[in-house]
Amino acid sequence: MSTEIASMAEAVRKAVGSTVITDIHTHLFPPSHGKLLLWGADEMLTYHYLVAELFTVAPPGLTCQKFWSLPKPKQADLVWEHVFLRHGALSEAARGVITTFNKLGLDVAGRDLDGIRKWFAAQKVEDYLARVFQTANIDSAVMTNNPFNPQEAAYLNRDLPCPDCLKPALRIDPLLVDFKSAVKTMKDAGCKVQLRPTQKTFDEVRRFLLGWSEKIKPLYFAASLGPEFAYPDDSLRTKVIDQAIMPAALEVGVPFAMMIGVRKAVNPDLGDGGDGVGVADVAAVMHLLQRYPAGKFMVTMLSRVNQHELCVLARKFGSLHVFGCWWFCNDPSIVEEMTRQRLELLGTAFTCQHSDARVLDQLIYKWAHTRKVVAEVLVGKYTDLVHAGWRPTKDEIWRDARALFGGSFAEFLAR
Ligand code: FIX
Ligand code: ZN
Repeated sequence: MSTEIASMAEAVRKAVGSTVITDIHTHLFPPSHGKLLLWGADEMLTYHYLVAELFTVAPPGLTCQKFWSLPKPKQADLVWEHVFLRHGALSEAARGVITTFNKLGLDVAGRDLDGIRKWFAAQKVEDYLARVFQTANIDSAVMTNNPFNPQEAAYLNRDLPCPDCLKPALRIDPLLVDFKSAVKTMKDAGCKVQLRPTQKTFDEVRRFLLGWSEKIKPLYFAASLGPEFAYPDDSLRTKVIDQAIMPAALEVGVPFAMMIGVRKAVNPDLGDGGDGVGVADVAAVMHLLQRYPAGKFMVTMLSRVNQHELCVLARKFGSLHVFGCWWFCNDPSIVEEMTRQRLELLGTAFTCQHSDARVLDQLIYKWAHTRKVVAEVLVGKYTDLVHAGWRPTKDEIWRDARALFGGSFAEFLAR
């Protein structure tokens, strides 16, 4: 029996370690979108997770204001000095940078940041992107394409080249969390919308969504929502969902992806790093599932507290696809807990992770770290099965590994 278990465990570690991954939520952009695509040592070191961490250990004279006034390499120097050299790269975001440098064959032990920078400076972004995808073994990564961001919209309207490994998603937060700014954007785009929520306005919002869907062919619509998100209620948000977003999503035939639980700008001085987390109400998702039986929903939640209830809901509705260990949950201790819980409640009918990579190079560490954790959880589950007499074949192990890393998502989209 122990030989059988050892051989199964080896097969699981190989399958999880080698399966191709589909990364279903990132903040990456095509190289043709210029500086929107972040990559290289200084971008990794100034990732907002690490900026927030810097200010947990920063010397008294270093204020956020002073930090943001510095050029990026100087900002990166401060993170490297205070988070890595003086306090040890023990956090997930810091260890991730080390993992990435290591897997790129850079001299991590030498700690020569300037030498590492020189290596990145010699990379050609198009070739480097392909190298990162190959190193992480990712077939495609879904972007976050936000037509309400003027810079992004300008690039999107130019139909610039985009490698096939980058897939579009239509990001629509302002429609739900800042309708006033959304109206301005849509008016500038020629939509006959007004702040007063008339049927004409909702029809125009739907036309805006259909127009962008025709242009970029998104895999899904996406929005991140606060812990206070409720549905239905008597808010404008519920009307926008019912009168515009869901009719458009159903007409285009794409899921509506909700990332729920972010408490925006709890410390605005930290910029993107200033967001926090709150426990949300899973019943809002339940009501949407009940209201839209023909709809498809992808949901990830930011609070660890919400995970079990969300899994139970996904057992009740095949139209709900649970994905990722989002942001503050993307730490090995929580990834292990969530993956174990999801396997126990959902089998392989979920997507175990998304990278949320904002910096291209992060794909390497976010997936290397996830593969390691998920492999051990799966070894445990298969061990229980082998002890009970079930003999998973190598093909079945590879099938199940792929399911967790994008296969179930593909099936969900195709259903
Ligand atoms: O709303 C989102 O897509 C979040 O993932 C981001 O806003 C967040 O800053 C992030 O990148 C978390 O990993
Ligand atoms: Zn994100």
